[in-house]
Amino acid sequence: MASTLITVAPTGAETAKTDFPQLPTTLEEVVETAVACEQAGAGLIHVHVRDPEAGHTPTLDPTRLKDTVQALREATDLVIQLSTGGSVRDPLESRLTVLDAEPDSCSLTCGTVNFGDDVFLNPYPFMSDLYVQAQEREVVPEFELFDLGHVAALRRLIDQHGLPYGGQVHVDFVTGMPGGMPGTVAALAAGVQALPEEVTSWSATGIGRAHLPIAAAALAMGGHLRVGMEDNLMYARGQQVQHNAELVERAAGLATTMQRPPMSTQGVRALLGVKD
Ligand code: KMH
Ligand code: ZN
Repeated sequence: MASTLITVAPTGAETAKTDFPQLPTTLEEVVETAVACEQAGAGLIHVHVRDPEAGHTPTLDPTRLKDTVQALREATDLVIQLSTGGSVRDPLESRLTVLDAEPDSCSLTCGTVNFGDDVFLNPYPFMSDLYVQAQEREVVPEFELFDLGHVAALRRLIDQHGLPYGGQVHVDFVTGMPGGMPGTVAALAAGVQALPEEVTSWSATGIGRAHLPIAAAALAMGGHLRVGMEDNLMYARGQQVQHNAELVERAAGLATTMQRPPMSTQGVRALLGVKD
């Protein structure tokens, strides 16, 4: 039976701890979340690190990144993906140094996109440098597609540099971000249809109220899932998410109902071509 990769994105860079105290931001909270989400069916964790000594704001501090990767490796078998997107305020040079923490995987957003009132900057030379450095360091990129035009940039990266490390090409559609592709089935279907033939797997996430409908659509279309507080803080109307594991559990239930139960961490490693 086919199975489903469930990615959890537990923290992100946008929500303030003061606004949402249940957001995991300390190392202990991130590890506790990871363990619970793995038990609930997650196979991969997409990590943004925060600095508890600086008001739990996003950080790309190399030591904190390394410590987080190490702690997650010790406590779980999850595939560990570090965000290279960081926050909209992080300089491009610092975002490249994320690879020094030696994650299994890194995100690689395939283009600049309006991001609410901000701009999430991803010029082609930056993407290209990140692509090549990930190849050299044997880190598997996950291509984040916020817009249809990002598919063309992915095509260009593959044409220019060949396949990523591991030989697989996994993309994640991030839908529903104000400024990016809407969180609709029509937009997701257009994105899937446009994918280069080299793409071996795809997942999707919906920001905010698109979270659940996009998960259902992705499953129906044969895709994989990403859930978590980075993308969605509401479990249902008027009901905040209290723990990331609630979202993973719901995704796992949905996937199981669709006859595509959660993929094992070993299965995820094979799917993505992650280094053993
Ligand atoms: N926080 C956003 C600016 C990624 O992780 O690569 C970028 C983001 C994408 O979340
Ligand atoms: Zn992210």
